[in-house]
Amino acid sequence: MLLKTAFGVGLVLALGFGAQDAVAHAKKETTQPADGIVLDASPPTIGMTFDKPMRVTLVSLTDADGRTFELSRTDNMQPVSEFSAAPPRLPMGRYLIKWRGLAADGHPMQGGFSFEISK
Ligand SMILES: [Cu+2]
Repeated sequence: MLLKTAFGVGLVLALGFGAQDAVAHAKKETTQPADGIVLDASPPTIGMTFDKPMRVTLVSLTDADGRTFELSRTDNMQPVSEFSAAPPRLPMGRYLIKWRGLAADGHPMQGGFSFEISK
């Protein structure tokens, strides 16, 4: 009984902190292209939308072989709700975007998404 109670309190605390944290810091809402989408042409824009401004400190675009493609960004490393960057014209293949950022509350954030270009 004591063990069960302790577990219950721990769970409530964990959920409580989790919910508070989720409210406090920015999170990724949508991506461009959409995660997992198959495109028939090179996308003009690579981007992420956040619910609150995020300072994107690092963003990389790599193909299935680990080759990195340069992204042309315009945010000047300032916090933005909509991050976007222009990739070069990409050949057919699978691509992975990885990003790291600093939320307005100071929490380091990271994420990734992928898409495919096929014909
Ligand atoms: Cu946070």
